Amino acid sequence: MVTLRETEQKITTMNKRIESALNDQIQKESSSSQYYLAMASWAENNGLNGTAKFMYTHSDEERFHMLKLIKFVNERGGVAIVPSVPQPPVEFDSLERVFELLLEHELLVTESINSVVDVCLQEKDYSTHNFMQWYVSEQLEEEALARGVLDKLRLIGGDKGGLYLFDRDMEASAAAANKAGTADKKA
Ligand code: OFO
Repeated sequence: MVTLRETEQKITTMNKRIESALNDQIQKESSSSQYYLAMASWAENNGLNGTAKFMYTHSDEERFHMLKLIKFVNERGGVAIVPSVPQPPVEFDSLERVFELLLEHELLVTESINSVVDVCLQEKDYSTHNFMQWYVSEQLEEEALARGVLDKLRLIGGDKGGLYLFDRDMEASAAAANKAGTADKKA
């Protein structure tokens, strides 16, 4: 017969497969944050201050995604592992390439989130499944944003005036994301 103590232990200890999948996701969010930080720094050094602000904000958002996971794992009886991350690139071929890489990276992150959701279903962990839905919708938004930006850049091509306006739009978009992000973190 299962004792009360055993039942309690089962409830307060995180399933090991879930813990490992979430720690893997923590690593991905952390490396996303570093990757976008590297893009921000490159943009800043190339006179694209609006794009730099957008990337700095995006990097902070990824850090927030990582923190949210760390807290969830620890609060649910698991042990969150703060990962080491590989050094991201210093140079990028072009602004268009930066956003292509960003989109490629987001697609990989989406795949990874889907596999965490899959593990939740296999392990019948419906509360972690519920928690992960926030990430599922966030990824949809981020992919759409990256695709939209890339489309704009492809339209602009090599037009310097267009690029100037693009960079200004990115600054406005960073300011809007900052405002929304502050509200999100308070919620
Ligand atoms: Fe964390 O959402 Fe992008 O990577």
